[in-house]
Amino acid sequence: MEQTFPNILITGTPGVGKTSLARLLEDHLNEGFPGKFNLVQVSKLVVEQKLYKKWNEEFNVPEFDEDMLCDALEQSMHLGGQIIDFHSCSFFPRSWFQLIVLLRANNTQIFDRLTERGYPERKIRENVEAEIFNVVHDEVYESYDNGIVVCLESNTVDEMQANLETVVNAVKSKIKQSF
Ligand code: DAT
Repeated sequence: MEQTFPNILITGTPGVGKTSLARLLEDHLNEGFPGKFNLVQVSKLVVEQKLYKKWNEEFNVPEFDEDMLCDALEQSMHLGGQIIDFHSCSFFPRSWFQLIVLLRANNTQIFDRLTERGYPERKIRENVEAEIFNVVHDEVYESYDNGIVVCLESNTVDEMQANLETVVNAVKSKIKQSF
């Protein structure tokens, strides 16, 4: 019996809890399906593989290049089981993802989490505003089939645990069996 595993995008404003959920999800899914799921922390990949042409001097971060990033991910996306953790998504091919998890959090949570991360004040304000103005939310719903999007609140540890369960069930429902 052959199994085909879905690719999952976990997205949302920086600080909503993408990486935390993505790590839990990878561990959990690989317990049931050893070696079938692979977490890609895109921000790390951009730095490691130098997937940028410009460097943002103000915030001292790279400005990722969409084409370079898509080229770097392309091959593994065909394998399935990729868990992609990133705050932007409109430039990925629609066909790549079978499930999109959009995380949301309250302004105060995002403010506190990014302050703790040591982000500069302006970057914190930009991200809090982006969450208030639904920037990533609108990008997701404008770019993908709304039927594959799951939107979840991620303010508390209890919510994170509940989200893990919701996403695991959604992933399991999208594993395809063929003989
Ligand atoms: P992101 O990857 O979206 O930038 P993260 O997973 O790194 O976010 O989380 C930022 C911080 O917030 C980190 O210290 C863990 C914490 N956190 C994430 N989700 C949470 C939740 N649902 N409840 C409480 N804390 C959370």
